[in-house]
Amino acid sequence: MKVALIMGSDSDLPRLKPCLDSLQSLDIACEARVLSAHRTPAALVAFLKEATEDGVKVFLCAAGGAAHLAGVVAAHTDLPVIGIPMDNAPLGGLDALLATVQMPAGIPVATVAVGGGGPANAALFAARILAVSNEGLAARLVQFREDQAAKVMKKNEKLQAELQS
Ligand code: RP5
Repeated sequence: MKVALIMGSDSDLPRLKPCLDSLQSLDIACEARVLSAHRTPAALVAFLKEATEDGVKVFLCAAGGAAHLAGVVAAHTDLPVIGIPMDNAPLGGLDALLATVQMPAGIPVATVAVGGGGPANAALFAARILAVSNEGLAARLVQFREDQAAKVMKKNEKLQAELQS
C-alpha cells in the first residue's frame, strides 16, 4: 500500500507537510520526489515507470503556476492521479488550479483545493482509494473521522463554557 508524492519544486515542500503528515498518520508509505513536467520531463516519466513497478497505487502531484505536472502524469499512467495546485505568487494559485483541474476528456485528474486543507485532503482522498481494498486502512479512516468529530465537539463545549462565564 504505497503512494507517490511528486512536487514540481522543493519550494513546494513546506506547504505539503500536512499531506505527508496525513499519509504518515494513516500508515501509508510514500515515495516523495522533486520532479518537474517542464524541467525534468524524461526523469519524471522514468520515475512513473519505476514507481508503478515498485507498487505505487496512487500519484499525488503538487505544482504551482503553469501546473501541468498532474496532467502529464495522468497522461502516462492508468493509476489514479490527484492534483494539488500550489498557492504561489503572483496569481495566488488560481493559475495552478485552472491548469490542474481543466483536463480534457479521457485523462482524469482529481483536483483538491488551493491551499487550506487541499494538501491534507489529497492524502485523505488517496487513503479512501486505497481503503476500498484494504480493511485495516478503512478502519483507520473511520477512527480518523471519529477523532476529528470529537475534537470539534470539544471546541464547541469550550465555546459554550466561555459564553456562559
Ligand atoms: C512549479 O513552479 C513548481 O511546482 C513550483 O510551485 C513553481 C515554482 O518553482 P521554483 O521556481 O520555486 O523552483 O513548477
